[in-house]
Amino acid sequence: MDRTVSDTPRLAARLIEGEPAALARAISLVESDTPAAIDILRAIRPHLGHAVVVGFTGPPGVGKSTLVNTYIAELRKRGKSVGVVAVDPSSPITGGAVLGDRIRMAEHTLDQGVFIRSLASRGALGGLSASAAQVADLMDAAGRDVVILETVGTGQSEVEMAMIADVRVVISAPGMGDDVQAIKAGILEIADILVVNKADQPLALQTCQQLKAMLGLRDLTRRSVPVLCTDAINRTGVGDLADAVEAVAGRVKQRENRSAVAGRTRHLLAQAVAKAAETHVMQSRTQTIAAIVQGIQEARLSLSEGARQVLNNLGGEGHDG
Ligand SMILES: Nc1nc2c(ncn2[C@@H]2O[C@H](COP(=O)(O)OP(=O)(O)O)[C@@H](O)[C@H]2O)c(=O)[nH]1
Ligand SMILES: [Mg+2]
Repeated sequence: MDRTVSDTPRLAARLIEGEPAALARAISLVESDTPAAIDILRAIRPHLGHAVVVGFTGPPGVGKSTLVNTYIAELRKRGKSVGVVAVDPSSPITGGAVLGDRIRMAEHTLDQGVFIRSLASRGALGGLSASAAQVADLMDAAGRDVVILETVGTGQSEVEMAMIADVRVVISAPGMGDDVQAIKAGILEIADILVVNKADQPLALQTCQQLKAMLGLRDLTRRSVPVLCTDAINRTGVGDLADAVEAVAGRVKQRENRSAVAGRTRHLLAQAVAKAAETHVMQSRTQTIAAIVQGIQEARLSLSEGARQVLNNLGGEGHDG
């Protein structure tokens, strides 16, 4: 344990030099929320801001991982180094998706310019965004030009991605009428670029037109959102996607503002607090918590008053014997 702590400055230095083994080790420390993690995150702070963080989100099966793989190839052609954070918030039962992600990006495993990491769990801090944001920072500090964040669209995860990514790409596939509806409900609001993947399939053009029509109904004073068609398997449309990402990234860098960063930190903090409170309520065997639970059951206490008391209890020792 002591050895790990005393090695931390050296590990951070090696990471900043871009050494993949140091990056891998640092990610493991951050993912498991070890005490050394905060030292590394502090050491890398002056080295942040180089990377463009690109979020890829959308329903399962639309081809996100396949498209990420093809996009990586395009970025490598353009001389960019790449980091990938593949986040899968699903249960262990459907967790095979993570394996699928690895297989689809396997062609890049021997390329030192590509570093891929899957985050299979929600992480020690509770929210997947907490781990994902920190892992993206580590990749940034390690000098990766582009950090790609793949998340499965669940509603909440798009919002989380929106807070981490500089450029948000929302992906759908042809003929998924319901998904187009889902995209309509809020997800459109966070998208910088919309992609209809599987352009080789019959309904691709129609889906593209639907999305464009939907965007056309929006307030005209809003920024324009390109709708692109890609075929991730035959690798068409990916050059246009890379161009569109670069265009958005250019705009973002120009109006980079500190309050957005503070907003992101607040969001991460709120998630960590929620996780701590949840652990406390679910695992505490104290009389205080038992009394609050009973009070709510017997309708002597409202839920919000109960919640306030839990937070007060957390603020004290958090236990009563
Ligand atoms: N026809 C076609 N199939 C694709 C395309 N892109 C991905 N797929 C297939 O769609 C399935 C799901 O792909 P995957 O990348 O794992 O989707 P994810 O769950 O969104 O990451 C796989 O069988 C892919 O081979 C495409 O452009 N066209
Ligand atoms: Mg995937």
